Parts: sequence; structure tokens; C-alpha cells
Amino acid sequence: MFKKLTRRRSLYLGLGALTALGTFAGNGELKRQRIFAAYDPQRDFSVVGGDSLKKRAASKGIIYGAAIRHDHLKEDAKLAAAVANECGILVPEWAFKWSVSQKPLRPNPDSFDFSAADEMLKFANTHGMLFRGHTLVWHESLPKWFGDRVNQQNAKQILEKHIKTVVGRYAGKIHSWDVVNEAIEPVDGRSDGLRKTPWLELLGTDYIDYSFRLAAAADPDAMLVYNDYGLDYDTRKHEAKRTAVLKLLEGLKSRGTPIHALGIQAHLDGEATDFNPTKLREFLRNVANLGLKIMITELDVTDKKLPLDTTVRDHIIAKAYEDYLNVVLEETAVIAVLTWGLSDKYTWLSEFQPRADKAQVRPLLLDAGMNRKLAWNAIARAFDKSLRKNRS
Ligand code: 9MR
Repeated sequence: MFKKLTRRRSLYLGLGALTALGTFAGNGELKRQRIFAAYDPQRDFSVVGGDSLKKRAASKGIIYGAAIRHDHLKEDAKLAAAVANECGILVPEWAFKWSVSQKPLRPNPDSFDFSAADEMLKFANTHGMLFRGHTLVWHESLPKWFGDRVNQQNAKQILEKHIKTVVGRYAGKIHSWDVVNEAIEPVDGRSDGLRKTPWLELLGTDYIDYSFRLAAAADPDAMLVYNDYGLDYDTRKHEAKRTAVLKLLEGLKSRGTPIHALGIQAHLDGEATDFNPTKLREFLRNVANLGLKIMITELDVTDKKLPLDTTVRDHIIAKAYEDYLNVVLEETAVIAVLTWGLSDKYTWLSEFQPRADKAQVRPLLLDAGMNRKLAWNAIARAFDKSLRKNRS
């Protein structure tokens, strides 16, 4: 799997890179070899022209966009300008969740606070962007009152009220809804692969079908998506997840449940060496054969364990983006690519996957000053190289 480090290749690496890689001393030969294999300073990440990602994607019939927090969008004019320039679709990172941080959509069982979502919809409309919803049914980001108030007697009614109210309010204005998020977890040990969640405990296995039917009734025009992570690599864990997700999708389709697309989150790892294009292609084809579209919904590449040197780090991250998207964009069922954030200034990974050396993480397309990085080039190149014709 690892490329041998030839003399020619070691010369390519140069002294700076070797010094950077030297920071890994003590972490073992295997890790060093992995980094060497991933870092090829000769790799060409050049792009032609300065067109935005949304324009490059659109010219191939693909939608590009990003997840952004409403507070960041409001407070940071430079970020807002970059989002308006690069994105053809916007998804709130927080605003549609039942409860996250200080801004709950569901402050209590009887009320809804749509202010953050409304602000983001307005921004999307002002800038001619599509708008998507994330997420209606998830085991995380539930309010504190949920545990105290929801029981087997009222769970169905509470879910129904939530979906009817939220989806109904934005009916006709939403490109797609992540109706159910992360419902599969083979590690939980159930034969159907379902994750053990409060929703499963309260409503049984029907809760997924039921949620999709409620969403379809509230907005017949929105594309309804099942969204999940851990589907990308050639590992036993990801293979089990792909198998269980396919089984779930087959079941939903066979029961006539209104589901239209799979959302593949694609939280990638810059250090991963188990990317297998054949396996990924096969999975995408299997999903497409069910008559479903595919969206890449939360793309980013963690640099948690990559060398500190930003030249080396940015190269490895860009390679991960481009290699992945080249494969994914071959599949014509893939209609959209969204990154989970746009600038390294704001990324969940700085909190969830911080670096041991405490350096700023660099998993996204723009640096903290909103300048385009190699990862931006990588994504632009993948759109440019895609052989698709604009179908719109
Ligand atoms: O990026 C999001 C982070 O700011 C929130 O604290 C967290 C909990 O709501 O969710 C993060 O987004 C997740 C997304 O909703 C679902 N897939 C995984 C994402 C990263 O954890």
C-alpha cells in the first residue's frame, strides 16, 4: 500500500519537508512512511482562472456550497463575502438543530425560535443561493427538556409537531432536508445496524419511515435525504456502515417511503491510507441503482495528526480532497458537494479534533484570512476535470 521512498522522491521532498517530517520522530516508521507517501511536492494543484467554486460546479451541473453558523455569518463580513462569492447553496450548521449552544430552535416543548434560520434564509435569498435544512431527527443536540418531557406516550406527537411546523414553515424554500441523521451504528450490535437512540427507544424501528412521510407531507417539493458519516474508507468499520446504510435505504425504498437522496458526510482524514476508489464507486453505484441521488454533505479533511509544516500539511489535505472528489464526481447520481465550513477560522474540528501541538487546524478551503488555499484549488480542479455536462 505504501509507495517506496525512492532516492528521486526523497530529493523532491527537500530539506524543509524533511525537517517538518522530522517532527514525527518517535511516532514510528510506519507513520513517517505514510506521510512520505501522501506528500508529493511535485503534484500539480494549479487552476485556470479565478472563477468561484459555485460557478465551476454549476458549469458541470453540480451544486457547491457550505455549512455556516448563523452567528459567524452575522458577525464576520469577510466570511459573509466569501460565502456569497463561493457558495451556490447554504446550510445552517446550527440553526435547525433542536438545541445547540445558546441558540435552541426548540427552547421548550411548546415553542420554536426561527430567528437564526430566518436570517440565514434571507442571506441565501439575497445572494441567489439555494438553502438546505439540517437536521430534523438526530440523537444529538436535543434540548434538556427532551429527556424530562418526552415519553413513549407523547413521542410520536412531539415528532409530528416538530416536523410539520419546521418543514411546513419553510415549504417551497428548501432545496433538501436531512430528515434523519446518523441512524446507523453497527457497533451498537443490532442485527439491523440501527443506532440505539432515544428516537428508536421511544418509537421503535418505524421512526425513520414515519419521519420521511411527515416531511414529504409538509413539503412535497423538498428533496428528502438520509445523512450519515463513516462511509468513505476501505476499513471493516466503514464497510459495515456501508452495508447497513444500503440495507436501510433498500428497506425504505421497498416500502415506498418518500426518500430521494443519500447524504454522505465525508469527514475525511488527511492521514488515512485506506481510500479505495473501487469500493467507493461500487457503493455509490449501489445507492444510485436504488433510484436515489447522492449529496456530499459535510466534506472536510482533518489535519489532526499531520506534520506542523503548513506547506506539507496543505498539500496532503488538498490531495485528500481531490482524490476523493475525482472518484465521487464520476458518479452521475452525485448532484451536490458541500463542505462543513469554508474557512479555517471557523471549523468544528478545532474543538473536536485539535492538534497536539495546539497549532491552528487547516482542514478547509480558505485560510483564517479568507484566502484560497491548496484545498480550494483541489476542489476547483475536481469540478473542472469532471466530464459532466451542465444538465440544467
Ligand atoms: O459542526 C457542528 C458543531 O458546531 C456542533 O457543536 C455539533 C453538535 O450540534 O454538530 C456539528 O456538526 C455535525 C453535524 O451536525 C452532523 N455530522 C457531524 C458534524 C460534525 O460533528
